[in-house]
Amino acid sequence: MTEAVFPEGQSSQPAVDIGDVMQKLAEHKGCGTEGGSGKASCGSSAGPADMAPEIWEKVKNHPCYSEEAHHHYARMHVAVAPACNIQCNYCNRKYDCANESRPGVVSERLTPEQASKKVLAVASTIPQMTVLGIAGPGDPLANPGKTFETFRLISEVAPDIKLCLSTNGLALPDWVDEIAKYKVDHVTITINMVDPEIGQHIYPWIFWENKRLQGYEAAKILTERQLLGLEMLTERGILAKINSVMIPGINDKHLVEVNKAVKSRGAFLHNIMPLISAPEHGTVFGLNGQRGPTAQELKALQDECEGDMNMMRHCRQCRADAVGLLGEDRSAEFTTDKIMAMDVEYDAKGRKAYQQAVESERQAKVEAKKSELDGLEKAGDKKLLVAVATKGHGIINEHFGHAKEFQIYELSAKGAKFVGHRRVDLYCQGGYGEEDALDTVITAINDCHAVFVSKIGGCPKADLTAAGIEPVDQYAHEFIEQSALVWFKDYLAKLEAGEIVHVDRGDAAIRQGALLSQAS
Ligand code: CLF
Ligand code: SF4
Repeated sequence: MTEAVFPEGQSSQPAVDIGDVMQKLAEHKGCGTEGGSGKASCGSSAGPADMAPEIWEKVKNHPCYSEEAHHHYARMHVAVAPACNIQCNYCNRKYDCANESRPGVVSERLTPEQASKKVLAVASTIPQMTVLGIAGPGDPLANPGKTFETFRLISEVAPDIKLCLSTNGLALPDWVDEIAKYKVDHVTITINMVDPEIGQHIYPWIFWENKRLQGYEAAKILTERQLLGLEMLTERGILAKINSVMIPGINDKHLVEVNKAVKSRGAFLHNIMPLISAPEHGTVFGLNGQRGPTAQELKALQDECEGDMNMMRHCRQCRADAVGLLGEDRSAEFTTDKIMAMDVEYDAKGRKAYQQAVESERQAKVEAKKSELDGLEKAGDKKLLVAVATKGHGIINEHFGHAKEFQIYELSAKGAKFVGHRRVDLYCQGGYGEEDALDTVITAINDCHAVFVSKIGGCPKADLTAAGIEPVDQYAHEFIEQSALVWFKDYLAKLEAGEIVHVDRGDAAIRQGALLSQAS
């Protein structure tokens, strides 16, 4: 479907048509910035007032480092790094690296040359793909030869793509200069503890200086190396994001200390992710029944850590071979067989034009949100959550039955804030509603007052209403935040008029096991 972009106050006059730009790309004509679709250049590149321009340049089109960017820009991972130098109790090496993945085998491991071809193939098909990450399936820095050769090849053929890597940090201090040499501007370190007493319950061993070390000693070396690596990245101006896995009863309370430790060492962003642990994953935690956090527990910890440090709440715990927008996976379109047969043309000009169109759309979304901020003071201390079905672009553009996840927004006197997402089984299976799946959807968004969708059938509508969740379909194909705020003001007005009573919602479950069929 074509999404039109409307500047503020001109809802019937599209300034830029993403489909138009895509069509030009498909025809390999490129798309200039003057004339015709050249209106794309009117997109603002100005960053938020509280961010230095050079930082904004680094994050504005990185879908993980900017929540706002993740609605528009895609990343891809190449699985060139199979080996690992530590063991985490939440990882089964048969599955993806849990630093950066959800459980699921990596389909294919690639050589650096195959990875380079794959990046070109994806970049020429998905112009909003702006970031190439190496995130496993093992640890990139336990495979330095393959990792840096891949970065070298990609920086030669596609210099506009940002390079990113994710590591457990053990080997990081040894490779910081190499990371800087290849202009890898974004590094994620998974830090689950800064206290080896706690660490020994998460890491059974590390492989360090040709020896396998265990227990307290192993965890002590790991935390020292992680924090040293973080300091070295900060000194060099490389943006560091910290991922932490929240493991109830082991490190959940301690992660506040981790947050302070990484903040004081210059980390740019902290991403606290829920432990995903089910027996079928075959991990130590999965097999011994270690549970993951509930939605409320996760949000409470993220809220507690959010001060003057940005918290990431849009992480999808992606596969080590993920391709596409966060939350979608297009890796099956780019298997080695397919990419080797593809005629790849790297259209840098066309990519730039597309991204300028996205910037324009993005700016329109920001302006639309601003226009609805007035009148929210009536909310007082009231905060509530709503769920949204979307395929991206910050628009309500997904049918309830086709949603594989719902984005969660918190509405308050301050506006609409993205606070997370919930994976669900598809409700619509081959054209029929699936009652079991509907139960899992209701469980996943049980803490929400409303769910915004582009379309919804009568049966799920009735069941959601009975569960106390209002199905809202009158804002189809409109901006999420703007629509949610219009709905919220209406909700507050009804409250004030005594037409409805505000009821606090309960907790919700974070999906742990495998999903049912995702065929749509
Ligand atoms: Fe990949 Fe990680 Fe780079 Fe992003 S993922 S290496 S920073 S490009 Fe992103 Fe995926 Fe979460 Fe990672 S959503 S798991 S945070
Ligand atoms: Fe698994 Fe990644 Fe931990 Fe290594 S660092 S054991 S690959 S989760």
